Amino acid sequence: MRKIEHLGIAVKDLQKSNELFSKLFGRVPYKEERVESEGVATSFFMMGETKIELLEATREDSAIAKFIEKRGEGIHHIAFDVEDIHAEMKRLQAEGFTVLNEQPKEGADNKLICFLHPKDTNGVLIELCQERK
Ligand code: CMX
Repeated sequence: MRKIEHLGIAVKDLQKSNELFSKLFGRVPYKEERVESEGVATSFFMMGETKIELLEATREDSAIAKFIEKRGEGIHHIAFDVEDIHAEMKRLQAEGFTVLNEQPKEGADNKLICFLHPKDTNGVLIELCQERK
């Protein structure tokens, strides 16, 4: 694993949160993107070498809708940049971590992604992400 690629924050209303975080950071999101397969609408703020991703649920069965219902808005996941996601998934599975998808899936911002179950990582949802070439 290399640097923290982004931090994901679950929000109820993406447009309101875009305004709020734009005021906080003094800049606007560089990108907004819906990922239908994940049931999310996202926006990204560049913060030096890393990013903040805001996530709003677009469906009731979205992981973000469930998270907000159970825990309220807040930090949802930490994403780490990896060079070779297949190799990293294999390595982490051999170390006993549970991958939540057997194959990398397409995520926002031109990434291949995979999540690890938070029960194995002290209650923190970890995402691996590799830039799609
Ligand atoms: N961080 C930490 N713990 C989390 C969590 C999160 N983001 N989301 C759920 N949990 C916890 C729950 O609180 C619960 O804990 P307890 O057993 O102590 O109550 C446990 O995980 C299981 O939760 P659950 O409600 O039974 O199961 P869910 O159906 O909510 O599934 C999870 C949880 C992590 C397996 C599921 O959300 C998942 O597969 N996530 C990966 C995909 C994802 O998050 N997509 C959205 C982002 C997409 C993007 O970034 O583009």
